[in-house]
Amino acid sequence: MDKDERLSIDPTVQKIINNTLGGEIEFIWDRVENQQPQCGFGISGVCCRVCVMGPCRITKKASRGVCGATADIIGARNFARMVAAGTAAHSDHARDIATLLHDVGKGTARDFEIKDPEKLKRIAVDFNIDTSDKDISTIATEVAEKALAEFGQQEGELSLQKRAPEKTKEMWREEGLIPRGIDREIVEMIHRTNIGVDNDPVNILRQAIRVSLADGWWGSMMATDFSDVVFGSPNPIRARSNIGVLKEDEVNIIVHGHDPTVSDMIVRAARDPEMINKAKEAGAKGINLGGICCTANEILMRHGIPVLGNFLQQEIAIATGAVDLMVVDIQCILPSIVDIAKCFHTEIITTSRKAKFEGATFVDYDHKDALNSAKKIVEMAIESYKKRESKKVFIPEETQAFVGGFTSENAFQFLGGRYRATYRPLNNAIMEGRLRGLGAIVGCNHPKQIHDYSHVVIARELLRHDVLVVETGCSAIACAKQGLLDPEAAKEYAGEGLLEVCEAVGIPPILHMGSCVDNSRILIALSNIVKEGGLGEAISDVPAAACAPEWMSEKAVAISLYAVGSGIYVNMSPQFQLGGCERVMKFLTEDIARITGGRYCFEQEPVAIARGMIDHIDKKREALKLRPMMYPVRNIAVEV
Ligand code: SF4
Ligand code: MSK
Repeated sequence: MDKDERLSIDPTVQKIINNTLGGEIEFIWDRVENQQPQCGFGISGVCCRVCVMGPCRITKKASRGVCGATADIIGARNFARMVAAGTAAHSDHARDIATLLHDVGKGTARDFEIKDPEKLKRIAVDFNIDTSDKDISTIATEVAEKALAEFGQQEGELSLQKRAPEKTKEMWREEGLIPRGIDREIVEMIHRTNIGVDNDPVNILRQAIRVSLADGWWGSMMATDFSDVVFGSPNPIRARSNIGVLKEDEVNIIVHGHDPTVSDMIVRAARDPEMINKAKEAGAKGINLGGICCTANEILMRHGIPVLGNFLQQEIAIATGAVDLMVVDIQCILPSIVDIAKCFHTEIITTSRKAKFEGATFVDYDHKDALNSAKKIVEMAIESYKKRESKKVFIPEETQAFVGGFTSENAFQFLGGRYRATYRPLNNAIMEGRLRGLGAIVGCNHPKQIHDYSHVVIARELLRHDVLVVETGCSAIACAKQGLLDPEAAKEYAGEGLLEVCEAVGIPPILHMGSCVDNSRILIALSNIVKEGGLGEAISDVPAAACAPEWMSEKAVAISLYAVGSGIYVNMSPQFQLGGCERVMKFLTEDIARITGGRYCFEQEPVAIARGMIDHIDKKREALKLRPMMYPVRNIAVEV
């Protein structure tokens, strides 16, 4: 590929591509090119492989598939199956953490403990579990058992949905959108999208909303909550980001994936004096740990472990030649890392029976024997370090300091001062026009877009308009690398009102709220804003908007739909692959607003995406009859 093309705004990407083995390595961008032209039928959503009378494609000549399915039936089914898959990913992640919580309660996961008993007790209340006179282990077991039972619940409502504002819940009930059980909704979605079952595109999409709500208000929320209980609730913490955190003279271990059960224990093993001594005996100065993607966010938030990079940097990290071992768990892990690792000494370790990679070494990680498994992996890294070839090592120097670790419990309380547990100051700041509202930027990287560019430009445009930004996932990592998550960034990029707030409280203008499952923290924050009063009665009333620029995963589709289903305006770029499905697109961009109060937008240019979000926030301000903004919009450039 043409190495002069601008692939990324992050200089580490281009530097490493240019420096790696004379361009012999095939990176994700090469494979994008090899895939061109990509199928137009797939891109417009009118290709169906649901049965073997197909595959069918809708064309001018053939307006229906062999069975008679229209473009909209096909598009709705394709979309709904993505939502089901994304929800399955998050909820299965949650199931694993719930099982861990159960075993911690029972005392069979002996290397873990309940790190946040107060949060566990609060969750128990949501599950209607009486905690009086019960020890914390019993509460943990009872909460986990109740949670695990709700996966297979057939009727009724799920426990955590009660956290939503009353008016939002009323809307769900009236519209028949309340999920009955996670597994039930996912299975029903897959059933309904079989050949010849649900042939009404809107009916399919309504069930997709119900599935997604089971993700946001249950699967993801449970993964977040139970992780806080077992691994500790995060608190604001300083850390460093980008590839430059790799160390030439230490054993470099990278964790990648999403499930903190593995990565959290690797942190402990890597800090074990016995392991550090072994590393020194091997000639290293110590053990250096870094993360990629959301498991990085998990251990950053709780331990301040450096974040090496986001989704598009997983291959790049290995190509530094300095990664001795990459340990992966689940989700967003490219199969290609095994091939790239073969060009170096890097060991790739898989740890989940659900996620094996041909050519990688599998360590059967069992949370009942977690520390031993983690130590074994660290020892493998030390062995691998001995084989590192210094002539192949190239570590770009870029690193950037930032602050992460905000949650719905701690983030906005900071706005009220350290000791006032209330959202009042945040609501007041919005009502007075000091802050315009909230903007959420979430999601992945996409190799067909300039890496990190949209995340950063959108963030800067929102900040100068006094929008307080919250971020998760790879988006938070993108902006961390560009310095936007440093408290100092407020001076450079924030509007005057937002700057006042940031300086008064000592927060960055962008709050890093964790991993992809932690988007559930944003739902809770919005619910708390509503409950605090003065900014409407439903989530859809709040001056807030969201976007997922550079998204690529089915999980992002599920996340976006539960946000829209909860009443939020969401811009997706790239657009859903539904361009040939007129009725489906109309439902997602217009009709859905009459049902949930939220809707999709598919603006693609970053400044226009931010302006769309700002327009939406302004309309909500107007509907609430809030005061005009206190300060004029700050006139600064946002381009990178
Ligand atoms: Fe074709 Fe219908 Fe089968 Fe899809 S379900 S492949 S449109 S016949
Ligand atoms: S890791 S889902 S690329 S945000 Fe959560 Fe990043 Fe998207 Fe994976």
